[in-house]
Amino acid sequence: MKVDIEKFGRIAVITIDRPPVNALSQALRKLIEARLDEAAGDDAVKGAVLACAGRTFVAGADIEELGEVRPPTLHAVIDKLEALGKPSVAALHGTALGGGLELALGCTFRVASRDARLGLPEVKLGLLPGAGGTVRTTYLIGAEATLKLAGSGNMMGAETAQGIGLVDAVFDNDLVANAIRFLSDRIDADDIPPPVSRRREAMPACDPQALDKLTAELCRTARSSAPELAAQSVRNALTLSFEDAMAEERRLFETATQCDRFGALRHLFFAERAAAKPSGDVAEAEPRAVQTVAVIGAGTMGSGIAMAFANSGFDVIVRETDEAALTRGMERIADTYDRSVKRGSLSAEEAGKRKARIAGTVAIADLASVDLIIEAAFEDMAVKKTIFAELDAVARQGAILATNTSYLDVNEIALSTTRPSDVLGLHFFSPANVMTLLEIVRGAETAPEVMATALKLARRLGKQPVVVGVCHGFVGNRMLQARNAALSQLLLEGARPDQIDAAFRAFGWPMGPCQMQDLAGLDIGWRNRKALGETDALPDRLCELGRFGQKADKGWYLYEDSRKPQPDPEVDAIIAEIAEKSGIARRVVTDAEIIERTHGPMIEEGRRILDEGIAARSSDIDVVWAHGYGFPRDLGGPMYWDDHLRESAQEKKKV
Ligand code: T1G
Repeated sequence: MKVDIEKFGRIAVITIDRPPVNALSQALRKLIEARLDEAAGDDAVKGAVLACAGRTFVAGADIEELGEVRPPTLHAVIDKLEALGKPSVAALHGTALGGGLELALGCTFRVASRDARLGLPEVKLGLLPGAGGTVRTTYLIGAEATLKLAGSGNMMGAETAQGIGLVDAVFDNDLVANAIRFLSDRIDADDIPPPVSRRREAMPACDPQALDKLTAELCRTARSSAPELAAQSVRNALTLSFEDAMAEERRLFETATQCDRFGALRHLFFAERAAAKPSGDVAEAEPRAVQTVAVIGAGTMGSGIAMAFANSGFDVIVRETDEAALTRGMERIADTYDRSVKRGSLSAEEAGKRKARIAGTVAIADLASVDLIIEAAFEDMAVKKTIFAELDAVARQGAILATNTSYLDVNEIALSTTRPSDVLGLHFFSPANVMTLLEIVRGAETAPEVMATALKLARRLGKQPVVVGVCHGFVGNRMLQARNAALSQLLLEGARPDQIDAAFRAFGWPMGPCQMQDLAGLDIGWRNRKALGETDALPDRLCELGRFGQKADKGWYLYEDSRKPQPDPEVDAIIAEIAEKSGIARRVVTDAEIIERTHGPMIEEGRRILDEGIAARSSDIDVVWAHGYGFPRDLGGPMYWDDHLRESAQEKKKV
């Protein structure tokens, strides 16, 4: 870690260098302060450029240190920058995020490389900008634009930032040299505006109602009230003096760092990065090159997987057993892209490019040269083993053979080939072109370089990988079974489907388990139980009656003309009948009991998974549930919740 200063004529260039992302730790802040003092004290210096070495400008405060006040604070560093007494320009490349953008707002000017991205992602940690991001930004680009940035946490491109006045110039290359020239020209032209903190009078006008509407929209999208914090502080910037608005922002920030939500989201931040990092023999292994991908089966999962790869620039070939099935699959893919174009979330040109990357065939011989083959056929062991034996005979040496099974034994599938070291599980979640989770299932013989290839693939696909071992249902579905097993018992004892779902939503889930089962189809679990010779009286009965869920217009709920679930007295009658037959007395079941008796077994199953080494870390389990099953991110995942929040939640309930 270092911060250099070098003079180019009358311009001092201060270069921050703390790999990998120049995160602003206490030690780094001290070094920056020292260089600013040098620049301030050198009369020959008429201006300063603030730049970063490495792949990115400052990507924020050091998240590890957040919550502790360690001087010099970022405030103090930015105040020193504003008080330099000489104009300055921040040269932004890579990502200028959070405290990094706030630091840049301490400069007189900001210039950026054309591919740079800027953002205030603190809301994704349950926070708000804490060093002027809601105040100075409002002065420069206005309240609504600032709230969009700080309330969504999404990044914006350099050109967009220039368009709204957040950046003063964009360059295609030689960023630092252009920054020096930009500043020199401004000095020569004596065109030096006041520090941003003194530009309150010039801030763009704002429509308070629009701000309220935007805040509500941001909270709805985030499924969290975190954007409210940024909204409150942006409103302060409109109404209070700079000093008072900054003090309020600081107070809100410090309060937020003491909240459970911050702890949970910070846990997930580092958990996601740890899960994606190759370790042990995989870290040493060289990934294989993958550009051509084949998908076996063009059903719901197969077509979603094909689109996920095409969306990330891979060449894809989909193989079906007959022309009719292939046509249905290719039409499903084309329809999905056309709907995105209609919705305006994809340009027709880009949709065309992606469709063009997906070919179809019924001839298995057409897969002979591809780099990776993913089987997404019917969830039946015999079917999968037949397919893998066929692939083993056709695929080139060095090709990777993956199965998208959601439950089945990857080792058994691998042994139906002569190359089990090239076989692994790539378990996508439906819809595969949308859901971010990818369970990478390492078989007993899977080679380290095959695992390394899968982790690298996940990054290119924009997926969140989690490496898991072989067991029935891996991590996610195995715990889901434990959670859902309690459902039937709760219903037989007196709970109702809508009550259970309401309790889950109150807990923070986007949707309750009964509605989720209706969406996914109750027949999936039914077929799985039958394959295992298991039963679950209640959902089995619903399936025997054809109540497979939304696709049958009835499941746990009735779906008449809308997709809106309606409680169905017929289901209540079925539950009461089976309860009586099973000799179960019905009683009042509380919401707390529903949460306890569904999440408890799920977490215990998670502990068993850890004991068996199916998951390497409990934080991996949290990442699986946050990315694959919608577990509330504000609670950090089931294992984190159990370790850190469950008790305090129960205590709070008792009060
Ligand atoms: N602090 C500490 N470590 C960080 C970090 C940060 N801000 N950002 C990244 N890392 C580590 C990360 O853990 C990983 O470590 C390595 O850098 C590479 O990251 C006062 C309070 C910048 C877009 O929220 O979004 O400023 O695993 O794998 O995919 O208002 O990292 O290698 O040991 O993610 O290329 C606001 C967080 C902080 C941005 C790069 N900033 N970072 O993505 O690499 S709060 C953020 C990111 C704040 C102020 C407030 C991404 C990235 P390791 P990576 P990447």
